[in-house]
Amino acid sequence: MTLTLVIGNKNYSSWSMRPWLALRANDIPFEEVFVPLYTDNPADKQRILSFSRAGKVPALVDGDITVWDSLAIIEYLAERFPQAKLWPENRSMRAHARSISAEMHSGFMPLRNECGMNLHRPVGPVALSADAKANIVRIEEIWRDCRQRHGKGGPFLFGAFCGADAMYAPVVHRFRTYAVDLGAEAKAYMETMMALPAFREWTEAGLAETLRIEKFETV
Ligand SMILES: N[C@@H](CCC(=O)N[C@@H](CS)C(=O)NCC(=O)O)C(=O)O
Repeated sequence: MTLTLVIGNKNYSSWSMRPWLALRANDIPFEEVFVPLYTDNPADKQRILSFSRAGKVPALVDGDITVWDSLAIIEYLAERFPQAKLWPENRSMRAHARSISAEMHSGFMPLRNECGMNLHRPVGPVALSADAKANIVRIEEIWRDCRQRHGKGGPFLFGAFCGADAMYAPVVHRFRTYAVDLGAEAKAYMETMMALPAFREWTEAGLAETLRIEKFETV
């Protein structure tokens, strides 16, 4: 039975990007159901609700199992496709990968609010609050720490691509689009992510989308 992933606009939907990347980077076959977000068309909202009563994307349908919420989906995929190694095999690395993924999932609101993901936005900086700047410092610290302690086996946070990279992927877009000034380690990690074929595929598809949602076009 083919998996179905319900997602929003690739241009804007940072939460959709995470499990999509986890699937695609591991060549796990799935069907994509696209529901445009924030169109003010009640039918679109109803469509999302028909998959998940949370009324949000992403949602994953696997036969009679539905999983919603990006991190829960990545956890489910890690269990369902152990060969994909969505979490590192080493227990201590796995604990670290889960911690930084949860930190991303539940935090960094100032950065999210001030630098919304918008792939077609012309690259350029924006004035950031002290809280958003602190978020950037913390993310750089997370990346540096992972790369130094766990990144010996490859160019991703824990060596090979894993769920934590998927969770931080939209930040790579944000840092690029908003021309955030970063150190060499963060820049190198971003290059690695941007060269990942699945990351490029998402980005190209997002850039090709023509639908513009006004509330995301303000910065
Ligand atoms: N915590 C959720 C957040 C999901 C979320 O906020 N999704 C947004 C799009 S990126 C959404 O569906 N918004 C539609 C709406 O609120 O009507 C997750 O990790 O999946």
